[in-house]
Amino acid sequence: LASSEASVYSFHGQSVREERPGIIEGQGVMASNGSASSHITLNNGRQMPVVGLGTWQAAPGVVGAAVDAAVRGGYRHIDCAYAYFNEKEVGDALQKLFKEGVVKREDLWITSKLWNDHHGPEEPFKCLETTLTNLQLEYLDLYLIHWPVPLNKGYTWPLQPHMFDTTRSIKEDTKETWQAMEKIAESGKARSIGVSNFSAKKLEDMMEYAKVVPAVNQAYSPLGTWGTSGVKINLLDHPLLTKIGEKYGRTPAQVSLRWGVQMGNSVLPKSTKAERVKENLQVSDFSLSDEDMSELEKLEQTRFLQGTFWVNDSGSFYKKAEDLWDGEG
Ligand code: NDP
Ligand code: 1BO
Repeated sequence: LASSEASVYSFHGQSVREERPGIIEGQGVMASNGSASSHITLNNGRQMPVVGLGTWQAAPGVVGAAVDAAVRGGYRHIDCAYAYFNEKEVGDALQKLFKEGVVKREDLWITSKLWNDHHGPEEPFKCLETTLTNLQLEYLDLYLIHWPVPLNKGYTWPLQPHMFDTTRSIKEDTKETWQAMEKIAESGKARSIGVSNFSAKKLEDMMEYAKVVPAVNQAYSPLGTWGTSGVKINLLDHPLLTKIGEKYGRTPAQVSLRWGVQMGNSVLPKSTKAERVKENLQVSDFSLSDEDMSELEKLEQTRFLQGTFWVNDSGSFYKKAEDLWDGEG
């Protein structure tokens, strides 16, 4: 299926961009020569910009300014989701940028994600329509199934047992949902489709029926998602990132992002601070040496966001975190 080092899975002769489990996660891809380019070519030939602005936990009232600063500063990729509940403000910021002629729609890559309470054969279209209305766009560049976790209508979190939709198995739910995603792709309202938080096992299961091979399996939190509830390690305080950063005159965040990019991944740093937004894009004008890449490789590999909020003894299909990831770590 895949070598442990590679970030691309091959299914039916097509590649699925896959996360490389690690301390630093991105929207995984493999570069042919280990060097970073400004775009990544997906399995349908579309070109996705390598650095994208993350918008999870970018609060209403500040997310619009972050998008504005990002696009004016050169970002061409914004990562959104229905469940971030800030897409309207992102859309307002984009409209302003279009009207002022700062950027054209076709020069941007906009990703969004189908929320868990809209799985099934019909609901994905409704979720997409809400997202497009809020973002004030005609189409998305990439639409992802956010999590392999079906919820009953109207629920996000904090989760309680009655919120999980257990009327069908995860396999059946994913099949129905993916087939709807394929119709969305056919309609042109999402130019690429993919998944997020899927194990290789779940991807394999999809290959029994998928007509469109997912273009992306999104991984994320390239700065360690510091500040997120339950995350106890501040990656950016790691002495190795500081030491390597000093050598290149770069911040720990830039070292972390550069590592991700140099590994062949796309990275989605989130910040609502204009200076950091700018700093996080400046990762294409330096390279980490092979030696420094090897040092970073030796750090403990861990998943910062383990999805433990989907683990529930009585309601969920997932009784422990390993079940969600099919034991893949
Ligand atoms: P990140 O790893 O991007 O870390 C964000 C944190 O780092 C925030 O606290 C931010 O604070 C801080 N930060 C940003 N830049 C710097 C900097 N240069 N120096 C120091 N601190 C900095 O976390 P996320 O978990 O948000 O991941 C990024 C994106 O990935 C998300 O926003 C989302 O778009 C996507 N994602 C997708 C998921 C999925 O299930 N598919 C799950 C999780 C994330 P501040 O804003 O104050 O600068
Ligand atoms: C539970 C949502 C995580 C951010 O995408």
